[in-house]
Amino acid sequence: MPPNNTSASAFSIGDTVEVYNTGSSGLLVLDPACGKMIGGKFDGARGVALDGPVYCYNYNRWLIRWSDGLQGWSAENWLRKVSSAAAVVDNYPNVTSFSVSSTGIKQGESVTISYSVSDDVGLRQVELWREDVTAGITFRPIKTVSVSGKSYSGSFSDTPSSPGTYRYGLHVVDTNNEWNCERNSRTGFSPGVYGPKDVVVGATATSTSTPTGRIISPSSGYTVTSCPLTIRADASAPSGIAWVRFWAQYDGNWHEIITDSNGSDGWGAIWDCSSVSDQQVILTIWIHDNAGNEVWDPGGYVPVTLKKSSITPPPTPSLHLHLRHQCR
Ligand SMILES: [Ca+2]
Ligand SMILES: [Ca+2]
Repeated sequence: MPPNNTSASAFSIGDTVEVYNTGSSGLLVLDPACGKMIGGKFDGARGVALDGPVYCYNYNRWLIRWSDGLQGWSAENWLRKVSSAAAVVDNYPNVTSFSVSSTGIKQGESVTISYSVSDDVGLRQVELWREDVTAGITFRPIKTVSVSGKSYSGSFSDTPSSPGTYRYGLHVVDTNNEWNCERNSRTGFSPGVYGPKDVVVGATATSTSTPTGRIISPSSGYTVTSCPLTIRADASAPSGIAWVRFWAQYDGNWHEIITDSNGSDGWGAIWDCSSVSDQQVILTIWIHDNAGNEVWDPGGYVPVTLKKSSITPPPTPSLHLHLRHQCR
């Protein structure tokens, strides 16, 4: 077997090479390396080294894919390197923005999840991931869209079927099947941590026919001269009324008087106002129907004036610590 005269420094696989110094005779292209001539290339022809060297017929030969598509083996003595194999750089893709249209929706409503993604080489797909927190179902892709190019912006729409908390995330996949997520965890959380995002789905979609009602007694501007005060309200809804809650604002706070959940005797409250000092008081109601709809102050505030002093001794100051304070 002839000696192998490979010159290790000539060039290497992936390099672009060109034919030189053949004069007018050109360079043979063989296939296989020690096989038959399948073509020829003249000075200046370029190709990429795919394999080699293989020593045959007195020369080290390299498999070259020529710019015209011809592929075969040629002697390295008439090949010189034009450029080195480019370092293959294909970075992880990134999520560059991620947002949800609402963090609270009603059952049956949709949430829109918007995003932007980018990659240095090319994008392949975007996946919407969701964790059903309340149901205890872990993160998994629920929707996938094919994308291309180096950057893309789009959105998903999702309509969770059950009430509960849903956590949304995003995966972006590039043409090299590398991925990243809305936290950009594979690129050191750069360019940013954009999620995940929680969306709470309420029990029932808001009906177009919400409850209606109002306080019918006392009337606005009434002067309360004795306690207790009887308050009566009207309330109605297509699904029926679940309860009516009566509120009074005095001493700078809202105080729940009572929640009436029995409509068979009407909707009302008997408010023992005897421990409340004389002042302007505002009365209102909340109505909650059997479909889960709730309306606050449907008939507006009803201001009344406590003026018991003329007929009763001043009440003993009271701390009201037992009363529930509701921040509204
Ligand atoms: Ca990439
Ligand atoms: Ca009642």
